[in-house]
Amino acid sequence: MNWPGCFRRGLALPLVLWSIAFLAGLVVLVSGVVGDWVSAEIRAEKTFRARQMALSGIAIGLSPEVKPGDPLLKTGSREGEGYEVKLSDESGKINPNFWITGNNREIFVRLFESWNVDDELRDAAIDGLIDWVDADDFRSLHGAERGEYEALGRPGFPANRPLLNVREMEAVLGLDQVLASKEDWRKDFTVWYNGKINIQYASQPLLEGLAELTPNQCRSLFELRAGPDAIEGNDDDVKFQSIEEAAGLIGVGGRQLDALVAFFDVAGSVRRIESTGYCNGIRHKIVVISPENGGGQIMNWEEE
Ligand SMILES: [Ca+2]
Ligand SMILES: [Ca+2]
Repeated sequence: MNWPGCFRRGLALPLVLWSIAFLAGLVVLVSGVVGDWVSAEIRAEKTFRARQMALSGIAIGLSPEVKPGDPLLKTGSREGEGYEVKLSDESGKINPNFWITGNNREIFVRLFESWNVDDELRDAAIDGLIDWVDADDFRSLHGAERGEYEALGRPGFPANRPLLNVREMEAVLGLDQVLASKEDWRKDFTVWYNGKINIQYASQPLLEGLAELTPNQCRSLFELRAGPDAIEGNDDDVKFQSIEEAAGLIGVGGRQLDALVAFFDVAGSVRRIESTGYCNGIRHKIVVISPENGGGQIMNWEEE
């Protein structure tokens, strides 16, 4: 009889098997953790490189000599790395601060009507914007001042000063509802250019919505603006000397011309540089606003 030895032998095998299973599990666990570390490191490295690329694009875009269509605005794909820069102009947009402080409701009435906003919502949006921007606490007929914001649990509002950025428009009571109904509403607004909309850069929705231009008239205008190379914003573009000249060239008169004169101009330029850097599937975008011919001066910098 050798019970203890037999017992030990009987126990040894399961122990060994269990140990093997344990070690195998440990290896899987550790390699998983190490794998996560490594992929986090690789991702951080790619993000860093993508941002470096975007920064290079911004440096190119800030140069006043570089215009839309310049091959420098895009790099080839070296090991999946590069940047793409889009240049556009803020002067072709609506600055709400400019129009509200100039006491001009009409531009907003026309814009919101072109968005099919009903009268009640439209008036609440415009008055809300007036109350947000004006320094006093007197509520406009359909607007909102301290009491209305406090009732909604938002003490300390409205700001009672001009908007600091376009995003802030979503915080304005009344206007918030109108904007919520319009996808992409941001692209036709700016706070960086102070003046009437530059017809040289205005979008089709603004030309149609504010001055009732037809799609054909818009097309003629865009062809002139772009010049022979069909790219807007560079040296071969037709530069209009006056709104009347632009209107004459595209066959616009009467009510349409009156509206063009009221809301549009031929002056102004504030460059918008959107640079997207990429590295093996990771992208990083930087948007910079710079006065035209401002020698690389920067008015605003945003990253996403
Ligand atoms: Ca106010
Ligand atoms: Ca051109």
